[in-house]
Amino acid sequence: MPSLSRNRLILGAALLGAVGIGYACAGNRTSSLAGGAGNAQRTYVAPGEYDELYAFLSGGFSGQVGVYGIPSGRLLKVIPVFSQNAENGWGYSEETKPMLETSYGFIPWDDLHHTALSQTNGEDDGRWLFVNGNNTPRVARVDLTTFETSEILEIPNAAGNHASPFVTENTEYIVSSTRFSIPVPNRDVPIAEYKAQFRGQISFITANQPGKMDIAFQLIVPGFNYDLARAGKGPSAGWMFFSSYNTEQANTLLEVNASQNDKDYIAAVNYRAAEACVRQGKGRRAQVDYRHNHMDEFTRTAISERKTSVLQITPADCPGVMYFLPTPKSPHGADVDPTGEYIVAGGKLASVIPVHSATKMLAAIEAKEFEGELEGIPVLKYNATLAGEVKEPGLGPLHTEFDGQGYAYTSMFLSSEIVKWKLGTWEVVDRQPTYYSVGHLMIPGGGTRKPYGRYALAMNKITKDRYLPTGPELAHSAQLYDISGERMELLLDFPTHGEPHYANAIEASKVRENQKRFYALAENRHARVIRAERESGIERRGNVVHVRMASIRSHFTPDNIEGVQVGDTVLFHVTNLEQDWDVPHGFAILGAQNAELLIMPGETRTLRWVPLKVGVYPFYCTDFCSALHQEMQGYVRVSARGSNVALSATTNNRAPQRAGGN
Ligand code: K7E
Ligand code: CUA
Repeated sequence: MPSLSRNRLILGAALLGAVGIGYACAGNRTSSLAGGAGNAQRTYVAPGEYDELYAFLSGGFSGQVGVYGIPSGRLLKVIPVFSQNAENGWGYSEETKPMLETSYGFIPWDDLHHTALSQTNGEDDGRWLFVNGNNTPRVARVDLTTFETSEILEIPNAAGNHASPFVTENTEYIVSSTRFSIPVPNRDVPIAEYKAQFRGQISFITANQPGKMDIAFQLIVPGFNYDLARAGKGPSAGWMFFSSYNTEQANTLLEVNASQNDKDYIAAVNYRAAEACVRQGKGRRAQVDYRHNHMDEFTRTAISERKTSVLQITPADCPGVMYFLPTPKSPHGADVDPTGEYIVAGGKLASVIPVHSATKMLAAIEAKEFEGELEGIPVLKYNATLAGEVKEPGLGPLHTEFDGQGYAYTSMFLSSEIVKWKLGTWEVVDRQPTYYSVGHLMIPGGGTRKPYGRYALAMNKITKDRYLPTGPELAHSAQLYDISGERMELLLDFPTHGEPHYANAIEASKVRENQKRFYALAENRHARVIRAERESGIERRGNVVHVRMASIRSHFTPDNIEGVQVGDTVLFHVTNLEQDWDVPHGFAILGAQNAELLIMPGETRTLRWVPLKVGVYPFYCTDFCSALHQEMQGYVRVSARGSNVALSATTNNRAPQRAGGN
């Protein structure tokens, strides 16, 4: 056993002492050299073979999503979502910049925690991946035919969009709930007036129509911290469960002041009842300011629209919409099992894993087994909804997933392990160490009606001694376990991009066949598309120079440009004329102040460039596209301001044959 994990156990025990929990240290830690060669074979994907699953791992503070093959752990792609990505011009090209517009202006970064695959009948369907932006509250849709972010919606009255974007059974909604309660609407008030002035907020966002995401309604709720969520199904269909902490409503030193209450709450929201309440006209339109951005399918240019109102309802006005389920102690995860009967809470500081029963909850609501009421929200009695408690599960339970075989798997942050336990009997049947301090774990389909099972992926917060060190910042790490047997077996460690929180994985067959291979040039409606080299050209409008450029193996048209002057804004509108899979062309120019472009076949992308000095500036293709890729280049001559060098754009010393509209 590495000494580090022993230290963590001691640390865990110390923390346990602090919260008054007895715990017998796990005695069955296995060697970190799990399995060896036998396990290597089980994750080995031979050259030319495909992985069994796609896994989408949130990038955490990278603001992006990493796509990995499972079981190999090979990184296939990084999908830029909330952060600019100079590698392909995301958030730098003129077409993509509007995607990052918010009511706070252009925001080039976010902190992405959770992924949610779209579902049909409670199963992952492979159409879209939804993700949350935590810092500047937003949700995004990634289209899994293009692996590109196609839509971003900002959430007003939110701060720290953490309980997001969990999806309902048929992708009717994704949700967003605020981690930080704030004044609603946000205004200038003393922070000490937290209890009186700060509110929480839970939004239901329509999700099943691409390009049309919007907030269906916003529930204004007590000023707690809302943390995670899961949709119900089966007996809990039509409900969404949110964990909350800081029910103390502390506004300073939360590590102490938000850990006072014995129990916090899981908020159960009946969204069918909320819809009915809205239909009865009990909502009111509030003035807000937020943005909805989406990528137009045909121009491949993002549009950012401003929205100015949102429909709000309150639990007091809509009886039956929301109930609180007391839950020990600062719960983190709120996870629903595949049948929809059990709601499992991960009480970070709790000595047990409490499990609520959906049928008991419904009966308790019927029988009005309330212990009180908060702002019109009935608080159910703990014992009235409790199905059972997993005793002595380990330290610091966070998140639970399910294998569809009657078992649950909970990540234990403090005791660095995954604990497997049986639904219904609540007995712990296995525990395996993680290296180290696991946050989320993920079972493919583990939050759906039909888990794929087979694997569990632990996403660890601390790596320490697992890889070659890389300076002060070490690689973050995921660990793959085989869960098909009675005991979990560690198969593989692999480093990750960013710091994954949650992830999803899906059978490759549900995504693989739907891939878009290129954009049809004939359907390209970009304002400055060219569909043939002869349509290329150059045009000056004041200080702005538009270059319509074609790229095709292995040259640009035009490739010699003159008449540009210092201080001009040059817009290179580059259309990739290829109509074939896997032939992007790049575009980069000496002194570019932003990024390169990476242009997919059939697509037009625009790079803005302001030359600051006279000279001749080469540009070139950055994507190795053919044997003559290195010949794929050109020059821009930049003259002094006011120079009389004529504007020209040529290839092989000839201007385009038809200079239409130049
Ligand atoms: Cu537990 Cu943001 Cu889902 Cu991190 S969260 S681990
Ligand atoms: Cu085009 Cu290299």
